[in-house]
Amino acid sequence: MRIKLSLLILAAISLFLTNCNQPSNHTEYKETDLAQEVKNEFKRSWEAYKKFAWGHDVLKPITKTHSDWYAQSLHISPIDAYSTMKVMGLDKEADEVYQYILDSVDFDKDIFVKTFEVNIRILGGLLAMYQYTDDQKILALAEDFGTRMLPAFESPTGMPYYWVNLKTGEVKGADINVAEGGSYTFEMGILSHFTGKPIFYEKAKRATLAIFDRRTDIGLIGERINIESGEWTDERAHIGCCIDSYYEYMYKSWLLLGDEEVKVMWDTSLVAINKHIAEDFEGNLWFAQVNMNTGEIMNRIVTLYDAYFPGVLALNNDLERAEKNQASWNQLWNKNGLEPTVYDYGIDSITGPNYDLNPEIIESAWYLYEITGKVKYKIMLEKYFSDLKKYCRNDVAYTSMENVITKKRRDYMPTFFFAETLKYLYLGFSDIGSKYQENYVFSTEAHPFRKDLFTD
Ligand code: DMJ
Repeated sequence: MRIKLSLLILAAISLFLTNCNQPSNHTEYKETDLAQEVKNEFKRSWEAYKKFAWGHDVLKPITKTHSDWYAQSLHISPIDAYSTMKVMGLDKEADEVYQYILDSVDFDKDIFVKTFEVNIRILGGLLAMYQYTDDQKILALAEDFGTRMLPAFESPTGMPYYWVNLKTGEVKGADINVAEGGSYTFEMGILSHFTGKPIFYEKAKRATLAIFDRRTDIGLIGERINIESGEWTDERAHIGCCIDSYYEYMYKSWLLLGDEEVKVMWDTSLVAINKHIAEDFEGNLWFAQVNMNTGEIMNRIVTLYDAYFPGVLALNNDLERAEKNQASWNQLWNKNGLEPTVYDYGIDSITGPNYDLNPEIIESAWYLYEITGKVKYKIMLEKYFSDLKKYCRNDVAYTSMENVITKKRRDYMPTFFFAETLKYLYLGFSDIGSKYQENYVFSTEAHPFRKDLFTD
């Protein structure tokens, strides 16, 4: 009798633990009105994509037409949107995409694609789809895509060329930024793990190491590099646009895949970042652009992409810097109700006034909300959502802004609006957010990967 009771208790505990790791079982989580609203906005925008852009990469919501990144479509919006559908419990929509990808997608195309962009959106999206469906055909498609990317890494330094032809394997573009050069360990590590083929991770890590090993005596790397000669072509060191995911992936690749060597790279880099790049400026915490050799400040220009950093700092338990940096971004958002792409905090001037529905400030507010539990981050998320609705929403979907001051619109809804912006808002308003934060690691394109699948 006692044994039976213990077995029952064990079974109940294991059921509970299984459920903790399976937030995709959606019905048990509470959806607030705001979460429901975000989901409805996602559905509305998705319907618009289907009506006006189906089969193409991107929706143009003002002219109600579409555009493709290259001469032939790679179906980037649906591939990027899939994991958000799963997070939101939109299983019908997700199944439709999954079926469509299985039936219609073929990567044997004679086009040059941007190695970095297709890695985070297409490879990352397919790997997430495999994780949710467990369908070997999807994994085969991801492996096919990853294999087509491999020729890009055949450079003298191991860093990838900017462009790779998906059919012929030809490459071009030797001058790249560091995000494009060293942000592959996450997706390619996952691909290696799922396929059991180490080559993908090996190539990705070699590329990251090629950059890391070229750091200066004070531990910094520049923004651009020639991947054939290994010479720096832009010596500005910072954490923002064009370097961003190089740092983000050191931390997250360790978090998901457990490679201690990349953690050491992250820890070493962070010491130099905090010493030379972080700047307390008029009560705010920003990260400047400094000379990689001397640490001398070159300018105080930041881009909205840099706002991923509070989230990574929060994950890394540096809540003090994370909260201070987020407060600085939040102030900037509130000046105009949306964030400009480029801002000079040294002279309080907007130098790039567009806003392309980017997620980063929202992503960091979500991490901070989950990690600190402070209501102020929920309030930030509410404000960001409310401003997005106010300025970027149109009759069918959402659109980018040419100018956050004049609120002039631009006819474009980037794929990361589906993949990231709406996903992080939803997570912030739904109880499912905490389960995702605990049990998953998100790619730079917000594709979530279950930690338990990677622990041996
Ligand atoms: C996304 O495509 C990714 O997050 C990338 O790393 C940089 N930022 C864009 C969205 O702003």
